[in-house]
Amino acid sequence: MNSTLRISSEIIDALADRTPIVALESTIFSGFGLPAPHNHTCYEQCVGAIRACGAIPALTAVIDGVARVGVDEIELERVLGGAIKVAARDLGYSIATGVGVGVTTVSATVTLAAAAGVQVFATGGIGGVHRGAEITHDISHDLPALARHPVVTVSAGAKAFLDLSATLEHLETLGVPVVGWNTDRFPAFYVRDSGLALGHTVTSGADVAAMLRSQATVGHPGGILVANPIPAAAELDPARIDEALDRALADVEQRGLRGPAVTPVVLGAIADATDGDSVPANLALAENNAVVATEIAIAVAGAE
Ligand code: PSU
Ligand code: MN
Repeated sequence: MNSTLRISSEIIDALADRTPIVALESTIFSGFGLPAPHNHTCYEQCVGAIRACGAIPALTAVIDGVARVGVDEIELERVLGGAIKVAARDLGYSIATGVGVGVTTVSATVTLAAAAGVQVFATGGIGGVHRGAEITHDISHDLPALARHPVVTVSAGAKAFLDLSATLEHLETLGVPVVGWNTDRFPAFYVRDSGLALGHTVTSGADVAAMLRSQATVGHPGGILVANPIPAAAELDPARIDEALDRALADVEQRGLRGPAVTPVVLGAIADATDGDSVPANLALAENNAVVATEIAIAVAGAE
């Protein structure tokens, strides 16, 4: 068995049988993404939805210095308790130094999914261009990773507190197609419509599978970002979110927080400002992305 990258036996079998597979990142199911016990609930709901809709979930992580695609039940508690965030560029270091538990971001997950031959991935919101990036240059490696690996990523847009317009522009520069799932607007995580228009709309898993095949045929590298709005029933009030975000970002600035410390603080402030309503919204959008990713994975597997 490869000691650098281990694919679980369930995923090896699914790949051999062409059973649809949906990759999952582990950062959103750790304390970086959601406070306990909601991170566990989110994981259970996503995995339950993927299995119920007909695919196999493949959680990615680094465990004891081995990159993993598919994590065994017995290791789950360790992964969800992981406190080291691993992006794609951290994979080599965390493997070489034998990191105990590294939770994978979007960039690490598309890298590992592609290495394993998994073509579809469900997450909550991707990283992107931060507000003020013209000064700080804080742009997530998620974006170039989406451009590099032929993986379909389903997300409810990007993290709520980013510069969404700049994020879309950057995706264009990198050549990543962004398609709305039954919408022509880019969603804004807790809110269905950011006000930003998308050039392309898809309405079925087959649409996305055909796009992926076509990209490969014409030699356009990289993946596809499927932008799937939060279900209407779970959507939060945009005005309340904007106000909470502005306050949380001012607090982050004042405390001089940078890097991975920022997201949990901002998400916590949004939860406070919405009397906790942001947590069920986050769970609902993640589960909804898992359902859509499964439909796409079924189409991708069937078309091979
Ligand atoms: N969206 C959220 N919460 C998160 C993330 C995204 O609402 O915690 C995570 C994802 O794992 C994403 C990562 O890949 O943050 C991006 O981090 P950074 O901005 O440090 O690149
Ligand atoms: Mn960053």
